[in-house]
Amino acid sequence: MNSKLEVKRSVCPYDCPDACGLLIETAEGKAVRVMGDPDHPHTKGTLCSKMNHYEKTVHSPERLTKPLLRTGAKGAGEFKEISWDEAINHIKEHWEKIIEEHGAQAILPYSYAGTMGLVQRNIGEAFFHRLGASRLQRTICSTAKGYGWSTVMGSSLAPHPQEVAASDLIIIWGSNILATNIHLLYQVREAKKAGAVVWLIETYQSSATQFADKVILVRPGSDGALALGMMNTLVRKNLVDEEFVDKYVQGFEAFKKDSLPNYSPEIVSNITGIDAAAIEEMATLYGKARAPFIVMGSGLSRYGNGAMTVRTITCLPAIVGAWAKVGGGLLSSVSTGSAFAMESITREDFINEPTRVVNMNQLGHALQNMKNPPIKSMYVYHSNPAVIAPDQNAVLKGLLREDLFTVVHERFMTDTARYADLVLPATSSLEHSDIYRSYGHYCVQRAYPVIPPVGEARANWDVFRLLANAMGFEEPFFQQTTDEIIQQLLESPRPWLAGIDMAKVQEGIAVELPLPPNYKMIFETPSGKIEISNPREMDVLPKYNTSHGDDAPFWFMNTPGLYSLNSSFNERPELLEKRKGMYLMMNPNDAVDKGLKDGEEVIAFNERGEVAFILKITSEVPDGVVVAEGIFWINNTPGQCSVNALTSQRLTDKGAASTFYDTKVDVRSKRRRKKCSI
Ligand SMILES: Nc1nc2c(c(=O)[nH]1)N[C@H]1C(S)=C(S)[C@@H](COP(=O)(O)OP(=O)(O)OC[C@H]3O[C@@H](n4cnc5c(=O)[nH]c(N)nc54)[C@H](O)[C@@H]3O)O[C@H]1N2
Ligand SMILES: Nc1nc2c(c(=O)[nH]1)N[C@H]1C(S)=C(S)[C@@H](COP(=O)(O)OP(=O)(O)OC[C@H]3O[C@@H](n4cnc5c(=O)[nH]c(N)nc54)[C@H](O)[C@@H]3O)O[C@H]1N2
Ligand code: SF4
Ligand SMILES: [Mo]
Repeated sequence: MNSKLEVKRSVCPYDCPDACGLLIETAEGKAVRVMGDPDHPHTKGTLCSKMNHYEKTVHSPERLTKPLLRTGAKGAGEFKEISWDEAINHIKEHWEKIIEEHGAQAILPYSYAGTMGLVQRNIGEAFFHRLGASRLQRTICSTAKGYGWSTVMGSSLAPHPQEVAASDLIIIWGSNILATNIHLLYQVREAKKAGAVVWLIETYQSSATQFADKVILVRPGSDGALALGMMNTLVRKNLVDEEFVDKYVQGFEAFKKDSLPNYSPEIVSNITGIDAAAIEEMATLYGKARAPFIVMGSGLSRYGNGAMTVRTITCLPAIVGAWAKVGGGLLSSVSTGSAFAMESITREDFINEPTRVVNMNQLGHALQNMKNPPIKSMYVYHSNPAVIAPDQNAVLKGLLREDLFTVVHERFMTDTARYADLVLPATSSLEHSDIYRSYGHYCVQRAYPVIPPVGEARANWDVFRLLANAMGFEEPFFQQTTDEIIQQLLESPRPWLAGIDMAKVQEGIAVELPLPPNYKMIFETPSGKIEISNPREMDVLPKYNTSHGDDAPFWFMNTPGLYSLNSSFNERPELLEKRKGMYLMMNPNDAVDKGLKDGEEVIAFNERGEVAFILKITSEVPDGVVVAEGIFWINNTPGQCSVNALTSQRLTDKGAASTFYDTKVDVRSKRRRKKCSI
């Protein structure tokens, strides 16, 4: 009876550092079961609760299966089915007219990380470069973190996650690894078994608290000051590894003399809200640990001072010589992009003359205010900006513009798709080819389609090929299939790929990129040293800068949830049920002050918007902070908007990244009416 069952390998395509190996059981062209691949070197056969039933996403009754043309008002979600030929023709006609009247820069592509596959994620850029469209600065996620790390460490390789297992003091800093990086817990558990201590530095007691021996709650956006206070203490207590610093660190003397004296534990206590004695203790334990390891998440980087915060924390392991110790160091993000000739996919050489760049965090502003030319068309693929981009009201106002021609290539009728003029059905990762790397480990893995496309869904590249043909692009590049492109990527003479078992890669098995011996001690910076002082920066030395903030009483943490991934997985009723509802967590004291009751509907508000939540009163959240976990599609919220109606389009200090958590709100009961301003 089971003769038709087959098991095929695949990769989790989502924007998650784990990039898990999958085994997909298929029958009669459908995925019937999804399991973890026990042969995957890092993820070893386990999956998160979202992907355990990926087949429910792939074969969801909500999947889009046909191109759809808008028939009702913008945003009303009324469409009629049309053919692919009609859809492509429709786009061609609109774009040719727009290009004639305003130039191709009036067209804006918007994409991010619905799929992390190297080809399907990035190859649209080749099309838009050739078209001459505006370019999207894809900086919503981790560019401030990347900037801060590389200011100190240049392009040094990140430590292998296995290092964590050999540490005796693991500091999880600004990351909810139980939700967002669960496979690192293998290493954390191994280290704990051997006696390691785990600290969690957070703004509230997230679910990761259960793995921590000690939780340090810091005032949002103040982690840079905490790191400086710890380093001030390390100096005063003679816990600096002088030998390591002399040999491998640039600028420590100046740092010690000109910057650190400004950050006594007392001063830092005022900034961070952590007791001076606790800061001294943290520094002492860190300085005395055999091999301290910091796992740095993005939480602390999503502030106006985010890049400087990351830069400052990145100095800590240098000062105690952690890099020289097995199990010591700091993991911010694994960067293996240089293993592949990505330029052969993104084809910047197709850009004829310089085109303008639009920051994806400022979409609302761009859609409403950009001139010369205004944005007249937006092509959205594998992203859901109507709910994931900051300042939702500004974005939705832009999407409502009658004169904006919006095309959305999607798997589901997301909020963005609802505002489209034309919706194109997209394949899921099980239906197309790609190759994956990870930002949490060193594996690469090739994935082949394991089932045929659902309905008339098409992969990103296949749609771009149709569009290229319609727009008359004659370059042979646009004739290639995804498999041909992947083959070229694997054959391109990149040193990193030379050392791997290509036959295994071709078979779809996860293969680790090899690390050079003693790589942790190779500092790929201009000076060849760890650069605490960086002469190429306006601030040559790390210091504490304040974040943006807002004029409102509560810091608003809008953090990842366990059962969603950004706005993905809202299509799964059973996962929505686990999330129970869209909660706002608040400390009991604050709730008393505000006269709010557990379980009642409340409104969080600031100058940008108002969002309805169910109030959850809990001491897991400190005074002055409120927390909302996970992003909901608007239909799944108790009100009219999701969390990003409260966040702002402001950017980080460096890296032009998002500042989601650098947001403050006030909260009122829904029972009471807002004071009218007239
Ligand atoms: N289940 C699930 N997994 C995901 C995602 C998801 O939405 N859900 N998102 C994916 C994506 S796109 C990314 S980029 C990664 C992100 O993963 P990481 O980069 O590891 O970061 P997060 O786990 O999002 O952790 C952010 C944490 O930082 C805390 N935080 C906020 N502000 C501060 C601060 O000022 N100081 C300190 N110390 N902590 C602060 C928040 O409370 C939150 O718990 O996760 C990916 N994985
Ligand atoms: N308030 C708040 N907002 C946030 C964050 C936060 O912590 N708080 N996190 C931010 C972060 S770190 C990130 S990275 C962004 C992520 O933002 P996005 O990258 O936009 O992520 P998703 O919300 O997962 O939306 C991806 C969409 O792509 C679609 N998709 C999946 N595969 C394919 C495909 O192959 N082709 C096409 N065409 N579509 C596909 C999915 O159906 C899904 O709707 O969100 C950011 N937004
Ligand atoms: S979302 Fe992350 S943890 Fe879950 S299966 Fe995908 S890669 Fe693994
Ligand atoms: Mo992200």
